[in-house]
Amino acid sequence: LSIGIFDSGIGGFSILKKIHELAPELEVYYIADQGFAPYGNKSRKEVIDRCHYLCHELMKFDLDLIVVACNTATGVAIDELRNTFTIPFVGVEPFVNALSKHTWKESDRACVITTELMSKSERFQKLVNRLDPDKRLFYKVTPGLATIVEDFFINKNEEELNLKLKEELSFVGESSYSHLILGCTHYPLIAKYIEATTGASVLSPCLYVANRVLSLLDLSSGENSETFQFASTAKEDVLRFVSKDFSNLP
Ligand code: DGN
Repeated sequence: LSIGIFDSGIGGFSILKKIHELAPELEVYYIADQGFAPYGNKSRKEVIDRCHYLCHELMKFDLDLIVVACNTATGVAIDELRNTFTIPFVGVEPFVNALSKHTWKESDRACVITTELMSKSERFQKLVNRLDPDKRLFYKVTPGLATIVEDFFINKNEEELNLKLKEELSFVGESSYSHLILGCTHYPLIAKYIEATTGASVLSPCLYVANRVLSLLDLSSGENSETFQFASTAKEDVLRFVSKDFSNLP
């Protein structure tokens, strides 16, 4: 059985890691679209067109399923991808499962952090309204955070990361949020730094996405071989670094 997976960069590894833990025998083809990143400040049409291009590339392999391991791409493009291709697509609904499984205390204040394009998407707005009729859930665009994560995996400079996080996430303390819901697949890769900088607890949907993927595959059928192929549309070095031992990622 083989799956394709793509993201604007290395964020999809947060999902892939969980999938790999649950089903190490899957054949995986991953594209990190760093040559076109970040997606969050592109137009809806640009991201939809780009997703079609990437999926056509992935479909050159005989895939059983594609994971859109990017909230932004899920938000704007997944319906169109499902209409174009015949295999199943799993997207990352940023917070739907994390929210429904969490036991909330009266005093909790949760904020979804995500990209600009995702926050504006109809899909995101519908989810917020459906999940939160009482308007207790907040969301905030963190426009630079995906790039901060990409940079960190190149330079590994924790001090610089912490400084950038303090600035990008200063609103968390000001607004007394107790929980941050990670609405971008890059964010789980630095979850421990986010928690340390802000004091808030993070909720990540990665495991739920991985479970959804496995529920759609019949793992007992077909030939399984533990194969990985990674491609980047730009920074090959970064990708090679992460892909070499992604199972050790946080
Ligand atoms: N990993 C992408 C997401 O989940 O939305 C990051 C988007 C971007 O490129 N900024």
